[in-house]
Amino acid sequence: MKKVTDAPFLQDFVEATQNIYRLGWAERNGGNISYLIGEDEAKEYLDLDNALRTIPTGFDARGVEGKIFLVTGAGKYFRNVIKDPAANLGIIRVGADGASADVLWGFKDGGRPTSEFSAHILSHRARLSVDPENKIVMHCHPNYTMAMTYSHELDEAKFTRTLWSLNTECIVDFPDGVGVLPWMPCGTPEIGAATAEKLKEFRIVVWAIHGIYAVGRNMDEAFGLIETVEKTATTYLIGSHLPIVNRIPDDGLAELCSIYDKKNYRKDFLPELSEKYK
Ligand code: 2HA
Ligand code: ZN
Repeated sequence: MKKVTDAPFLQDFVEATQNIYRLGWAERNGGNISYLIGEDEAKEYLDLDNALRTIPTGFDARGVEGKIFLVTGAGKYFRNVIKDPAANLGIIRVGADGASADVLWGFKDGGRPTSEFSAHILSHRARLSVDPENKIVMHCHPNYTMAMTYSHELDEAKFTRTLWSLNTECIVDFPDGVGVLPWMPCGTPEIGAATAEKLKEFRIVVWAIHGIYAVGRNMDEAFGLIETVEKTATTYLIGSHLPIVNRIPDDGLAELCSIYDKKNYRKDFLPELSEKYK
């Protein structure tokens, strides 16, 4: 059996927590990530027949029963993950009843999955229903994205259009747009269910006055989505004390989608498209 700490999924995961911490997007115990590991890959590193212990999931996780997830621990700091992955992360397998999960590795000091575990698992389930190749759910607290939710309308068409129109990369990277949830208490089944519902439509969900969720088929995709939103929220806020006189017009955004073959962009988020692109 190979060592879990040598697994590409673990190394990728640790690197992501370091990058997010260094970027200042995961203060203290802020942020959480989960990574769906395929059974074939998992069994190279883990004894799938012998759980270390079994824990309650705390919600109905049916729909992803039998699936294996690497996930950050409740109350753990991204900053510390690199020093001791097995204390700050764990690998669990969701039980057949959806009410319990086997710990296969990690959480070594009696830890348990992130307080946002229900949001993560419900999000995986929702995303897998529209993209069977999805593997990552990532949550963190990027500064400018958070700040943008203090002053920008939370209407998701308007929020998306602001980002799209101020950075050429945006509509190419997320033609599916950005979902936005109003402020809600975190760590609850309600915010988990609301996030999961949005992720059937979007790969990015902004939590007003809290942070962001993103999903992807790999770490780069989820991280890249957050990075692009955060970069654009930054430039938006740098310029926000001045009137915006130049932005990419709606037809320009449609043209980008045509050049980069993004057929399914959210046309309904562009109210000023000319007849040519409608
Ligand atoms: O894990 O970020 O949303 C701490 C959080 C809660
Ligand atoms: Zn958070």
